[in-house]
Amino acid sequence: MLKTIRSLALMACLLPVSAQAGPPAPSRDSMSHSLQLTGLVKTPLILTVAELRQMAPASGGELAVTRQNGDQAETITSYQGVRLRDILDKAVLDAPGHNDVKKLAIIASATDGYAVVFSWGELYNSPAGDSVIVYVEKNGKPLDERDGEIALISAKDIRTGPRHVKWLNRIEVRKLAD
Ligand SMILES: Nc1nc2c(c(=O)[nH]1)N[C@H]1C(S)=C(S)[C@@H](COP(=O)(O)O)O[C@H]1N2
Ligand SMILES: [Mo]
Repeated sequence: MLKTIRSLALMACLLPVSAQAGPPAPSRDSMSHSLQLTGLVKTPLILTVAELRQMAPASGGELAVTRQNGDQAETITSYQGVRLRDILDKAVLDAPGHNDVKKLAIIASATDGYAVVFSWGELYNSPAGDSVIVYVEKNGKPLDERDGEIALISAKDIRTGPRHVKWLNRIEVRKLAD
């Protein structure tokens, strides 16, 4: 009985605090520690940050991250990681027919549910694909809770904010047409 009263009193103390909390701020809880490859791949994978670091490196120099409305979100001095294409090749696309790859969408999503779409044509058959990079280091340091431990950028986009995926944790391959 005493226990019940005590826990009720505790709940009463806690409730107003959570009610005041408002929208969740980016916190350590958003951090991504691994990258899962799912969908139409022959070898579904879960890559840790350490495993990503062992793959063929890809990097970029100064880059302005601009929001959809043109505002500047941040300027990245440098970033280091792996091309998304190389990660997909490691998992091996499951597209046996000559025309199957052309129907593939590649969806990059984050711990908070944010998601963006690429196509096979864009990643494998256009100059933009060279600059779609999953990165684990920014400005010479591992990514912190603001966008880490894994993020993605499509550096050749006109506005780089929309396809800058913070807290990246999943790449899904889907066939969009029959
Ligand atoms: N995981 C995740 N990544 C995200 C977002 C988000 O809500 N969640 N917002 C995007 C948007 S709309 C922009 S413009 C850029 C810059 O974000 P900022 O406005 O938070 O600086 O991050 C992008 N990456
Ligand atoms: Mo945005």
